[in-house]
Amino acid sequence: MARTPAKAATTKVAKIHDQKLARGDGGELHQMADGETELLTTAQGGPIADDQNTLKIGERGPTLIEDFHFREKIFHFDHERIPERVVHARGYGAHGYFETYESLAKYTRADIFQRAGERTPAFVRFSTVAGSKGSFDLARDVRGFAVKLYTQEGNWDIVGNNIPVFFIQDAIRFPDLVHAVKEEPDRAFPQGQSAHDNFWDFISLTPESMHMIMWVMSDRAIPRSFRFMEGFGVHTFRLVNAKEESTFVKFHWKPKLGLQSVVWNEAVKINGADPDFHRRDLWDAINAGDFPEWELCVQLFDQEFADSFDFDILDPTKIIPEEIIEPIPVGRLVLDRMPDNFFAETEQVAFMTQNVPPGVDFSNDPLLQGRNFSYLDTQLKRLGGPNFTHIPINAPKCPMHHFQQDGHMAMRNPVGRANYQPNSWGLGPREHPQKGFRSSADAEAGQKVRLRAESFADHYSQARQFFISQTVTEQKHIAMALTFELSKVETPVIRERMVSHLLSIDEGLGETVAEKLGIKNLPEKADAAVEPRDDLPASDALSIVKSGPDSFKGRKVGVLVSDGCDADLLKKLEAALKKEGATVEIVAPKIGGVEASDGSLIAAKQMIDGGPSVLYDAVALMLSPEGAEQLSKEAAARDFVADAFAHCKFIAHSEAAQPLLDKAGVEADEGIIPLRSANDVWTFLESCRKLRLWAREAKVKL
Ligand code: HDE
Repeated sequence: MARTPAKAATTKVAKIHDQKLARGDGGELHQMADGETELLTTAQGGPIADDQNTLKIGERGPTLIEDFHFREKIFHFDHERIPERVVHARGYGAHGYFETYESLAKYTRADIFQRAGERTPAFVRFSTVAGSKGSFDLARDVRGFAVKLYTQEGNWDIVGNNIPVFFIQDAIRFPDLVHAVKEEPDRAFPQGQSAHDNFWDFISLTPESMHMIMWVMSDRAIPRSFRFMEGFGVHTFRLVNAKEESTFVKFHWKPKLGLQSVVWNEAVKINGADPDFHRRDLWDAINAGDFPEWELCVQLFDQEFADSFDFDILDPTKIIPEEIIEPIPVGRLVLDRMPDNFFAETEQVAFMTQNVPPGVDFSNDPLLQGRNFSYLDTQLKRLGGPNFTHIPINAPKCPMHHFQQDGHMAMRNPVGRANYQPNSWGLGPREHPQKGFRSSADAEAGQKVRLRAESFADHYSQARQFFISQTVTEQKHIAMALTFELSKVETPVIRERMVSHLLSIDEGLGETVAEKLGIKNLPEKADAAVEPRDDLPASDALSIVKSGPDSFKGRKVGVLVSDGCDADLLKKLEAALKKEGATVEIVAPKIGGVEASDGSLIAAKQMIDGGPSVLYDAVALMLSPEGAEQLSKEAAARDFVADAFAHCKFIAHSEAAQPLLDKAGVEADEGIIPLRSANDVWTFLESCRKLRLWAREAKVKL
């Protein structure tokens, strides 16, 4: 018999544990209609009386194997983990819908593209590639951009990245690439980082990676948020219409909020301050009703164009510049709902490149062909059996009928006598030559060979085109990223090998990196199988800065406040930013907030130590003279300002904040905006639309 006081305490605790917080609202309790909390049960539905104590012989005696509730609870806990994805382990997903703009019947018979205005449910998972599930969001890495469209003709998965090219041209090299970038096997570090010998060893021995390397060393690989990045299907696919005519297509997702990235020094600090920066951003935006949106654009072209284009359209290390084939918007993707449960949906979602509806087809891109094998195979390992399509997040939302049966966790076996076809009972589904998926009937002939096409041999020309398309600031970031990464490589010959590739891409880039690495004798340019071209024109669409949004919508200002701050000006600032569609986060010396000049209490979201300026797109210092004096003695406040300055952010400030600016080493420039009146608030907002004052960068020398 348990002693009475212990028993009483147990019951109370159990009650508190019973109360589940309702989704997302942070306060309301999930209760039964009569005010009682829900009854805790076993997985078999059996009601539980005591969830805090195992069944024992006497209160200090041995535990009984008869305790089925304990055994079930621990058994299930022991099996909670499933293998994380070999690549793209860290990810974050959201639900939404795709809306078709106009009928694309001319190009495809895919049902999703037949009717203007039709909405198709969607689920998207963003990810990093190299890190494990618990790694940080701001790694320098490619981002996965995988979209599942639950069409009326089955699921269509566009399993893309935020970069339109890839490291390798043939799927057989993928395991080597992934082994090389992941932690080195003998020491198990560095994790989630490409800045190590094995990665650069592999890359420096793989010239076909050079174009991708330019993208990965650019700011594209450190996006400010999922909401501000593009997505690409990468490979050439086909659209096929009802007359069996096929058109080549490349898929692009363009964010309505425009592109934006952070700078490397900022990324490193964000990883410390908030390793969940990207997932929190998406969570906050969707829960605030700011639904992020992308347009699906298609680059369409025919065989004649493919034959005349400078590069092979089957080569996944090449783009077709937007200036040559304009991407046409065909619909929009809106993300408007977070999953109810991360594991059930985001972790268990199974994307597969081979999921295409009738009217969409593959090309012979050898990377895509390999992927079409890999994605089915990987689901069996991760999700444990052939019935992963029975998991709600993977189940199609259209009728489906087939004779597949049994296996682990079968939940939808065929009903009735017929589990085969043809049958004499007239039961069950049958195939349909017109409605069903038909592969584009391309003529294929040739010898069986293990060869790379000659048309895949140019590895430097588009790498150079990407580099020359960037602004001077962006080019500098690429050089700095290469210098940083290669400075972590301990084997000098690997550094030198990389520099010889860079010289083949752009001599200036190669020389800069060599100089910054302290390489005295410049190596020879890398041998190229095909003479690199230097006549490809710059493409503005490749530059983030040149394609800026000229809007501050969706961005966030960190406002550092102190007791006695100007309440009126703060209200004006908040109102102006709200009108722009931007948000404000109050940062204060204490989390309890501050008392403004009019006596009102300003609640804080962050205390200064927990809210560094790297978490914001711009900052405002709304300080009283005493507040400025006090904060200028605190390192966290000085860093707040100094980092915002160094990261080329716009800084608005009350006049009284000057001592803090001085202590942080801030020199006045057009990005430092004194706030005296409502007019100044508008000046600040207009500046913020440029996102960063890149002209400052030469001065701060990050
Ligand atoms: Fe993947 N990739 N991949 N990949 N990939 C996986 O599938 C693979 C490639 C991409 O959020 C795996 O379910 C091979 C290119 C994304 O769940 C695996 C090759 C592109 C995601 C796999 C590639 C991608 C994956 C691991 C070379 C951009 C995450 C877990 C032929 C176009 C999807 C899984 C999610 C995931 C194989 C190359 C994008 C092992 C063999 C190119 C976004 O099947």
